[in-house]
Amino acid sequence: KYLKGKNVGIIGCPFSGGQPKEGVDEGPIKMVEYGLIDQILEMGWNVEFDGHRKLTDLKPADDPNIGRLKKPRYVSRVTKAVADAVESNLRRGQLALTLGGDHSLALGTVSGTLSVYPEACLIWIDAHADINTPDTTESGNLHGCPVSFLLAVDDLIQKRVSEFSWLKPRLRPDKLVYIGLRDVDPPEKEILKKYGIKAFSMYHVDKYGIGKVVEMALDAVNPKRDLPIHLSFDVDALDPTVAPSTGTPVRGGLTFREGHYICEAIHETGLLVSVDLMEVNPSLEDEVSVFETVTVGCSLVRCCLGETLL
Ligand code: B3U
Ligand code: MN
Ligand code: MN
Repeated sequence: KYLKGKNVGIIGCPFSGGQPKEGVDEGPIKMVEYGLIDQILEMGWNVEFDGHRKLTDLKPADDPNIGRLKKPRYVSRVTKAVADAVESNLRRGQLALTLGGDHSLALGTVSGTLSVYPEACLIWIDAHADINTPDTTESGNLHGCPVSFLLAVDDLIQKRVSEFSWLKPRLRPDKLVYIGLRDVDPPEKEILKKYGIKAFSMYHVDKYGIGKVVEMALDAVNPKRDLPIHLSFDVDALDPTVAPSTGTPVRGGLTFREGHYICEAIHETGLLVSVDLMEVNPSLEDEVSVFETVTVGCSLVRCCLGETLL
C-alpha cells in the first residue's frame, strides 16, 4: 500500500554500544554470511546492500556517562546515521530492513520511519519493554531505553538528555504495541500503565494464542489496517531454546512458530515499511546455538518479506 514493488534497502549495523556485551556487532555480519541477501534475491526482491555501515568510525574519543546513561554520544551519533539511512531508503520507495546490532539502534530506525511516515505504528517484539528513561534505567544501557526516547509525551520529553536533541519524539503512545514481554522493570510497568500503552505479554500469548494476539495488536494500533507499520523484532523475544545466542535471554518466550507467525501476519497486511532484526550475538553460546540463532534471524526476515510455508 505504501511501497510499490519489491524493493528493499538493507542497512547492516554492526553496533554494540547500547549494551555491555561484545559480539552483538557481529550479528548482521553473520546473517549476511549465512546467505540472507541471496535468500531475499531468490524471493524476487530487488536488494540494495552496499556492505555494513562503518559505525565504529563514529566512536568519540571520550564519552563519559550522562547521569547513568552509558556511551550516550556514541549511541547518539550512530543512531542519527541510522535514522538518515532508514529515511533515505523509505524516500526512495524501498522497504527499510535494518540488521543489528543492539536494540538501541531502534532510536534511529523508528525515528527514520516516523520522519517519512509520521502516522506509522510501531510493533515491538521483545522479552523486554526497552522503555526505561534516563531516570529509571538501572543498567544505564541504552538498549533498554529507546522506546521512552521515541514517545511524544511531554513529561518524558522533559527528562530527555540534550545529547539526543536531533531525535524528534513523534511516537504517540496509542501507536505502540508490544508482543512477547516477560521481563519488565517496575518503573517500566508504571510507564506502560501511565500512558495506556498496549502490551501483550507471554501471558496473553498463552491465554489467547498468537493468532488472536496479533489481531488484537493490530486492532489496537492500526484498527482500519491503513497505516504504515514499523516492526522492531528483538530476537530475545523468542525462547532461549530457539534463539540462545543473544545478550539477555529470558526463559518462557515465543516458540519458533509464534515468532514466524508474527512476521507472516504482519507481512500479510501489506503495510510493512520498515523492519528491524536486533540482538543476534554470534559470540555467545556454542556453535549449534549460533547457527540456530543466526538462521532463525534470517528466516524471520524472510517471513517479513513474504516467505510462506505453502
Ligand atoms: N530492563 C533492563 C534489561 C534489558 C532491557 N533490554 C534488554 N535488557 N535486552 C535494562 O537494562 O533496561
Ligand atoms: Mn530489545
Ligand atoms: Mn530484549
